[in-house]
Amino acid sequence: MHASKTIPKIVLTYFNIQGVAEKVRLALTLGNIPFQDTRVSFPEWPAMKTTTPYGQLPLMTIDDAPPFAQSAAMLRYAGKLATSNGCPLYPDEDYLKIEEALGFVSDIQRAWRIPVLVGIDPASLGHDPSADNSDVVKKVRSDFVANALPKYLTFLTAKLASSPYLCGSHPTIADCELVPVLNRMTCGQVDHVPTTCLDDFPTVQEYVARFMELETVKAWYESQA
Ligand SMILES: N[C@@H](CCC(=O)N[C@@H](CS)C(=O)NCC(=O)O)C(=O)O
Repeated sequence: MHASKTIPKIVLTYFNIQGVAEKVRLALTLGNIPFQDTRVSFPEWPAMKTTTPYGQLPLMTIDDAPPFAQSAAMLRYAGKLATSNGCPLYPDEDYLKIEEALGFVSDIQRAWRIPVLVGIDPASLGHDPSADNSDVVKKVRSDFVANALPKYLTFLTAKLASSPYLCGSHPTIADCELVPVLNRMTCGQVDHVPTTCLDDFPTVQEYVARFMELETVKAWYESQA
């Protein structure tokens, strides 16, 4: 890991969506780590795909080394770099606490993946993509909102009862991972997942608002508008 104050030149390359890269962008932003935020358009992607390690984005280049893939690795790297730069997003002393929280967030993401996929890639779940799957999409997403989501939000509320962020008094990479997921659920762009889906969980709503109001996070999203 780089010594304090020695910040490498970072280029993060992803599509022009939040997707799996947003957590990394947030960790770099919160950690005051400058990075080049390269966005690849969908028409540009097919030619680039075969040049990437796993046929996927995001990629991260660090100084002039070959690019790294896998956003989970990038998130941890960004967290370490931020920590050595004075912003404790992934401090060694909280390693297990943060990894546990990341595991919890990945449970939420796994549950959220099916309701999303059923609409955008029904074939991956065995549905005929040329058929009208709207009833299935509605059922799977409504079930998620009624059952799985409240279960996770109840766990989350309990976790947030004793601290303002997932792992204590300061944001960590676990919050960088979770907040974009919750924002996606309330954005109103996923049919049958209403913008009100967190309304019964005010502690969670306050948590999201607290994170989004952090000065650097706020400035980040203002710059994206
Ligand atoms: N495990 C990888 C997953 C990356 C991934 O799924 N990338 C998708 C976009 S979210 C992608 O590149 N899709 C284009 C394709 O597969 O052609 C990570 O977290 O970085």
